[in-house]
Amino acid sequence: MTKTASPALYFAGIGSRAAEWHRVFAEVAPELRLVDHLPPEPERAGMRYALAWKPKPGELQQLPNLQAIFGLGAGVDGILADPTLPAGVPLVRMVDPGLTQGMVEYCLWQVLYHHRRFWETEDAQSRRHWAEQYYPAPWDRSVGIMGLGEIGQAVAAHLTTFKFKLRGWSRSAKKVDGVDCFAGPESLPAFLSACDIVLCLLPLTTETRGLLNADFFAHLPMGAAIINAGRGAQVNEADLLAAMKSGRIGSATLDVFQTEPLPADHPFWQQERLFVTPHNASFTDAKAAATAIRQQILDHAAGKPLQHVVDRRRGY
Ligand code: NDP
Ligand code: OXD
Repeated sequence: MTKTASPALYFAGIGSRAAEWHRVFAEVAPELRLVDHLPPEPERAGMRYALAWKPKPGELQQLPNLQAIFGLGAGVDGILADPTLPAGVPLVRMVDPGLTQGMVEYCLWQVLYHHRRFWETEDAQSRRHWAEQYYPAPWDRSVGIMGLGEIGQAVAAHLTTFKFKLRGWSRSAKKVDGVDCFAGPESLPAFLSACDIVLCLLPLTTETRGLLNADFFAHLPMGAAIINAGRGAQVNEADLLAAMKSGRIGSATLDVFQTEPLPADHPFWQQERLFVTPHNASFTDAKAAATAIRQQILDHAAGKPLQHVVDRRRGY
């Protein structure tokens, strides 16, 4: 692909790693023209591809010849939030082995953290107290994974090796080795009824928004743990606080929030046994992702189909 023949790649709201994305694309795709400001109208026609995380609403609509939008995350809710997003343009989400691996690490860390109640050991050390601690064997502990996609299935494969009792919940019926699978909203209460630890790895859609609410918590065993690395808007934050105060939810880790960064006066910061991580359960490996996006652009220009295209009706 030569620079003159190659299309421009338009950067639309690519978030806090903008400088890194710029540098890495310049390195791995030197033939692409990188554009990070909306150009004057006549030049907009040349913008064929866009890279986005949270584009400004209305921004992408102004590019009349856009052929594909590449999302910088596995979740594309920040892009679909734009009601004017050009309807016919394929939206490609991020599937990156490094991103999946980071999620696997995070989920293993947090499942073990809640399984072993490590905060009790940390607290004992802060008091110079030798506190022996007992906990059930993993085969006596049920971990429920919500979302059995790219990330959920990778996490399940690793948790299987720890011999946890695994349950999984997805939209369509699945068979996953070592996982008792449930599908659809009607099976949610049965799925939840035996989950000691729930791991949410769902995309944000109209169906999953606000799903983790008082009714949801009421279906869990008393004292269950919640780990949310999906999206913040899936949790009703007031209901979660109430469920923690009542003991219905015994502990929680949240990586994602309705407002990010989490405001300094948010009650989550103070809530006992609620652990906050700053939406960095994992992140996309910039070099691998830029290389893969460049390849998709080359393939698309050569008439090959795009991979990992979002189904806009489903929202993921
Ligand atoms: P996938 O699209 O591969 O998988 C999504 C899974 O969720 C599928 O199993 C799907 O079911 C299931 N699902 C979707 N809607 C519903 C529903 N209404 N009811 C039940 N199940 C549903 O996505 P990924 O695994 O790649 O990523 C999942 C999410 O993880 C992302 O959308 C993002 O929000 C979050 N994420 C967070 C990160 C972080 O740093 N915190 C990093 C990366 C991702 P089915 O299989 O039937 O389609
Ligand atoms: C996400 C990501 O979707 O970082 O949160 O990929």
